[in-house]
Amino acid sequence: MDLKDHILALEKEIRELLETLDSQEKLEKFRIDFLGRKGKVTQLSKGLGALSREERPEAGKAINRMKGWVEEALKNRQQTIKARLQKEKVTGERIDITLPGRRTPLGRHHPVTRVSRQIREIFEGMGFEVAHGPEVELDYYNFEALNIPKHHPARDMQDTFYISENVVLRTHTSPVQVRTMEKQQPPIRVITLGAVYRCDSDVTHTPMFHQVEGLLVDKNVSMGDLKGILTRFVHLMFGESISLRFRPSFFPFTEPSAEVDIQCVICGGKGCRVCSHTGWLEILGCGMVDPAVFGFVDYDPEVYSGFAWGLGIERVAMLKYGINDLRAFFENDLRFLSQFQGR
Ligand code: 2NM
Repeated sequence: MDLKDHILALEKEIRELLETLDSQEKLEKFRIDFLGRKGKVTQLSKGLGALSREERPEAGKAINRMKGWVEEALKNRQQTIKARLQKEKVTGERIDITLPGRRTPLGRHHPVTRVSRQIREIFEGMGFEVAHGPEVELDYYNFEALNIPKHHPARDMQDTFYISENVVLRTHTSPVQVRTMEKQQPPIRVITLGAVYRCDSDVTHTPMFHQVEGLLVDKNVSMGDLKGILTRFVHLMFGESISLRFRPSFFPFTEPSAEVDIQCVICGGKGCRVCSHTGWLEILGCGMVDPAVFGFVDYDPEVYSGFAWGLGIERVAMLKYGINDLRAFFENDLRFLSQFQGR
């Protein structure tokens, strides 16, 4: 077969093959098979040597033309495939704008936060302001100025986290009230909310928990004012129909002192496990500020009187939401926490 026939045969082969090239891989194999160093088209030039001088230029041109169009055809094919892949990619990735959006999961406020805010709003509604103070507190503000003397059991290492001899983690928020009285003159209406620390840990005690305390000092403040404010608070917090009772008690910083029980919110007063079958739940401690405390902040007890009260926020949250395990507040289990919706 002479060179011309060879070229024609090769051209026919290539034209048929071109139609079947439908991927980058096949395209590359084709390029190597025909245009590569040992490719069939490239090899055509080798046959030139066998031709006569006269035939050679004509044949050379024919080979070059062939190279030219094969390269051209390959390029076209490459572009076609590229365009097709591009189109497939675009249609494959098409965005269905009718699909509903993915919702961003909403966070929830911790039950302690919710109850704190609710208590705060109730007292703000009665004219109280929020006061703040340090959690690492001087022994003086945490104990001394609250009329808790040197060898009182509350000061024991077993109850109090000592940082040094004179510095403790506050065991209640009362020191903030003392600091407020030191800075301001009556009339005073403040509440303090925050973390407090006790060296205590079992099923019903955590080393850190939260308290709200309140203080009102003015001329002619009576136990009747205390009862009125706290009754209003309980009714707003647990419902207007809840009854409450004031039971005599003792605190070093108040005289007289009382504890407030509310009708059991679980059984309605009939008696259940939560209220130990008494029908009553202890909810807060309170009393008229002891004149000795006024002495530490230079208030004249002959001119001023006041009342104070304190409660544990986790305890209120447990009663309000029917939570029976204190530890649930501190485990940060989202299955627990996500049940509390709203603010
Ligand atoms: C309580 C119960 C009774 C209280 C007293 C004071 C202060 F600073 F005025 F003396 N702050 N908080 C108090 C009184 C706290 O918690 C159960």
